[in-house]
Amino acid sequence: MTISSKLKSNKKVAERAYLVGLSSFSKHNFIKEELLLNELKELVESAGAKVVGHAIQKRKNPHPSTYIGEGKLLEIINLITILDINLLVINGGLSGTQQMVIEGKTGIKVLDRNAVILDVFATRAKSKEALLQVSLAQNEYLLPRLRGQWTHLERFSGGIGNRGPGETQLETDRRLVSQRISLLRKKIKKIYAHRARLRNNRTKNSLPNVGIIGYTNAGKSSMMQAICKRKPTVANRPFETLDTTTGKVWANKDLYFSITDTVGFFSNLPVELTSAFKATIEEINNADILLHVVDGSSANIGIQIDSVKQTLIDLKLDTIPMITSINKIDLIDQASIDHISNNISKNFTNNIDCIATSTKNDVGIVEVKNAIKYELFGQ
Ligand SMILES: Nc1nc2c(ncn2[C@@H]2O[C@H](COP(=O)(O)OP(=O)(O)OP(=O)(O)O)[C@@H](O)[C@H]2O)c(=O)[nH]1
Ligand SMILES: [Mg+2]
Repeated sequence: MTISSKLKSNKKVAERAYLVGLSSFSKHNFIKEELLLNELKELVESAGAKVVGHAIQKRKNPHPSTYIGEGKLLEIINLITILDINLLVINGGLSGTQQMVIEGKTGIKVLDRNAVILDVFATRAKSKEALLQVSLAQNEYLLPRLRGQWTHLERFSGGIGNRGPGETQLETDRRLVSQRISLLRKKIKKIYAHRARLRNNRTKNSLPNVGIIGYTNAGKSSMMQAICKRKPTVANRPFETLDTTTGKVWANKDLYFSITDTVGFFSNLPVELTSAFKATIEEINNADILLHVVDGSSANIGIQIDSVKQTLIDLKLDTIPMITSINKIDLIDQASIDHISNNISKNFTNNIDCIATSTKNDVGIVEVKNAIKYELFGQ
């Protein structure tokens, strides 16, 4: 059974999830794990389950077979009937064996953080490219976790890939998934070649470009919409946008620039998704300015800023001049705006300006446009 169908198969009986994380003995690590669990809670709930509780175990390294220690696992097994839990989500990466062992001991479904993220991406993907990327990531995730069951690969084989001479079922499964992975890679490569050509043309025409970046659900697409007066999809859930879109904005009657909306950033993306994510963000490699949108109202703003900072460093985008929009100010007071502004200046040496905005109430949009114009054209 695929991860996606695992979550979906139980949708009618609303899933009741319990989250578990690990932290070392340091207080700093414990706080960080709590914030990561908050992120995970939002994801699990946006995938349709209800989170009924969570726990953090203080432990230096994951247990080799059960990830969390035996004692903690027993505590959770006791909670299963009390809280009516039917889904256990581990805030880390589980090996196939660990997942199987924990499922065996608890008798309920077990998912790891990566599976949840993949599932959310799968429900959001709409374009051909995003569907291919997510499918590739899911297959790459599945490959080392195959356990030789009969049923789950039927939809991959399409009735063609029968078992080869002397192959066990597990080998057949692996072969089918590997074939599918290389087919998906080929298709994706073609799309990228096409996109790189389009990007080259844009660079040749030297249209100045602004790349909108930021943590997921911060209001990037709403900002794009406000600046370009066009309608990308906006929704109050993580990873609504998986495809980059580019629009054209007239600065005055002679000057214009392009602006690109991107997929939201997030902490600890699964490795299977990082290459897809990087390829999508590649669109803004040549950006002249980054427009960083921050959800000023988020309770998790610290981890969101950290995550954006780390992603920019990973993608080598951290030296492009950046304007930050502290967004959703209709929900916060001036003291919070000042606090966030200080935090941004402290964390991003490439940041040149912070502007308080509310795309909801059309506040600060003109100021953002003016700051972009000034930076790009000196006027
Ligand atoms: N209150 C308030 N809500 C806002 C504001 N800007 C955006 N939102 C809401 O925040 C949610 C996310 O907005 P999006 O524009 O989809 O955010 P995004 O950053 O593109 O999200 P992803 O594509 O999922 O990463 C939506 O429900 C918006 O209506 C704002 O200024 N104030
Ligand atoms: Mg968006």
